Amino acid sequence: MRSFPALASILALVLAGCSMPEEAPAPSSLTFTSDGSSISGPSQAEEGWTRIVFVNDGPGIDQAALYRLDADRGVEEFRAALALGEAPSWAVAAGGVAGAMPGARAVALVQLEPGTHVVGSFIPGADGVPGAAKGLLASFDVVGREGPLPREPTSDAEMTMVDFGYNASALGKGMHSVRVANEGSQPHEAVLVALAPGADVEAFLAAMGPGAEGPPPGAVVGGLAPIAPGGHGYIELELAEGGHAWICFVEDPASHAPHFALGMTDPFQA
Ligand SMILES: [Cu+2]
Repeated sequence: MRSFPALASILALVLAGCSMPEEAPAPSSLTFTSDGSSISGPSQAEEGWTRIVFVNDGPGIDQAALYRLDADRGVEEFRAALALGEAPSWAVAAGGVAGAMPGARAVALVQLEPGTHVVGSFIPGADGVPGAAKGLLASFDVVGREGPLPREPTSDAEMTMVDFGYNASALGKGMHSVRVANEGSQPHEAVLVALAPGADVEAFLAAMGPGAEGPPPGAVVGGLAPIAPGGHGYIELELAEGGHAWICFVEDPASHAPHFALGMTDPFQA
């Protein structure tokens, strides 16, 4: 009987050693770089919270928007649909970086799920054709992870997206981590634009429209690319003082109007 407590405590120590919970790691980083005609990055990633870094080395505004593909559909089917000018409804909008100006970089954090993903720029060029249909598209596989999933990022500001509007906390100048959640019934995005002094969001949008001349009075400084209903992600960015606006360019399937034309803009002063 005297050896039993000793044995029990040894057993307890061994069990504690075996079941000691591993600490959740910080999100890992994936960097995607555009040269204006193609986008390069890793071909594999692990599931869970991941920091997406987009580096724009191209001559125009580009983005690193992520879509998760159906298990029985491939990247070639996605490319074929894009070539026909269609957005494949079987691809799930999975966030990513909504945009960065030439020479700039921007960061978003998303929760990757296992499966094949495409990453590319769906912003129409001067010819109206999105970069992704002209080669600015790559793919990567998200695989399951051994051990604990990365911990969710923290945030100092919140933004919810609905059909069709934004509810955002006030943002002052400086560094922010903004939690962006889609509580609508359609995919939504949160493109963040720094407006030129004196310009408003209407002037910026007019200059982005077809046939407009000259550069738009403002710069895309980042944001969260389209994310499916119920999804959420984070934007990490440093805000300069001045006028800004959140804008959603996703198309409404019923009216074919961009969401911003249905009211999905939110100007604010940082
Ligand atoms: Cu929207």
